[in-house]
Amino acid sequence: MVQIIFLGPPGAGKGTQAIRLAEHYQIPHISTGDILRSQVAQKTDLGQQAQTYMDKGDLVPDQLILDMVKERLSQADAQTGWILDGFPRNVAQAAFVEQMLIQHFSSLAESSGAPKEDIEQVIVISLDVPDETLIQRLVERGLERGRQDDNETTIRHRLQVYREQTAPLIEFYQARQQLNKVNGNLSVDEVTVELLSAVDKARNS
Ligand code: B4P
Repeated sequence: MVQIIFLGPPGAGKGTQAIRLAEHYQIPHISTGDILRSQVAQKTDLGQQAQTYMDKGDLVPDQLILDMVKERLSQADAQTGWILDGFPRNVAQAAFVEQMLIQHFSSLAESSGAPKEDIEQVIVISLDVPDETLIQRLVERGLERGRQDDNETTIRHRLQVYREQTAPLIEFYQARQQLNKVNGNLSVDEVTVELLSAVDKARNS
């Protein structure tokens, strides 16, 4: 069972790399950003509420995100592993997912008889990339794909939101000895090689 949480600033390459890791380990790629964008495109209630926050580069309120993630993780394909991309994004979301997984692992261990430590392992990866590279990547994506939140003013705001709300998770997971830092400032293929090596090392430790 491979369970990965992907942290990193906007544009670090979480989405790009998560697709590759999901393929390699045959686990679902769960991106809260992708789920939200699909809700926006379908004009659901959730999408309409989320859109204003996303366009401004703010985090969507936890009450809209938490049920969405819980529901996704309860689906059949997520019972044998997953890669969470873009979630958790603040300490409240991290505490929520930690509690949810503790309950989930206990019932899984009881029903399967598998040793708890085998299913409990969650590997947290943080992708590091300097700000100027992040801004350049996202501005380019904005020009290519027309994403509303990929303009320089919003990108700078997203970076500030990341520093204030998401970066504290580095310490949260460091304290739990779950954190693995990977250099994301390399070519896409080189980052994949570094990531696979970090995940395999964490799995065998
Ligand atoms: P996300 O969809 O999570 O998007 P992101 O942080 O912008 O991008 P990511 O790091 O995945 O970058 P990517 O691989 O695409 O969030 C969008 C919004 O949704 C948030 O602002 C927020 O409003 C909301 N949201 C999502 N989750 C939430 C949550 N849990 N709670 C509250 N709100 C939430 O890479 C970016 C670009 O760089 C691409 O064009 C790619 O081709 C390029 N690139 C990638 N790796 C590269 C490399 N090594 N070299 C060169 N270019 C590279």
